[in-house]
Amino acid sequence: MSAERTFIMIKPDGVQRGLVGQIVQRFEQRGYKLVSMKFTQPTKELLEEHYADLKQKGFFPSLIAYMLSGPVVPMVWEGKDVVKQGRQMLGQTNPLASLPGSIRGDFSIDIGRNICHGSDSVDSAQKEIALWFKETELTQWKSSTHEWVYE
Ligand code: IDP
Ligand code: MG
Repeated sequence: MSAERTFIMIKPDGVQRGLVGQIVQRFEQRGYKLVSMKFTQPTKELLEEHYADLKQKGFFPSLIAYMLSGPVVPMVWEGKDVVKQGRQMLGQTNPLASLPGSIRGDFSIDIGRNICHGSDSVDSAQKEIALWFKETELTQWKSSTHEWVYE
């Protein structure tokens, strides 16, 4: 059994376009376990910390403005290889390079409106989960489908 966790966030465009349910459904139907989820309007400070490694990029101010433009849905998902698999389920950063079947490939077109975020490594997942969630917000439960998903 793997307790690997990743941080997935539905961005303001994903919320505005009514895609929350479909994105959550993809992770549920794959067999991953939801550990935590909230609906929140993040502060500029939190978003600048979340994207700190992109501070030098020319698109940083527009990225922060985009992310500040409405509520988001930060989530923690758990399961085997979930960091890498989560990135594959999201697709490429640029939706035009994303295959149909991926979330970005199915639901988006522009890189600056790519509807979702996913951690790029186990290390950044741990940092992002700690940044967005308090320890007490992370549930501990066993899914009744566990034995039907893992051998
Ligand atoms: P990722 O979200 O696939 O991990 P990152 O390189 O970490 O991609 O960039 C974070 C976010 O910044 C992207 O999801 C996208 O919304 C935005 N972004 C990245 N590159 C560009 C760009 O060249 N122009 C506009 N926005 C960009
Ligand atoms: Mg990234």
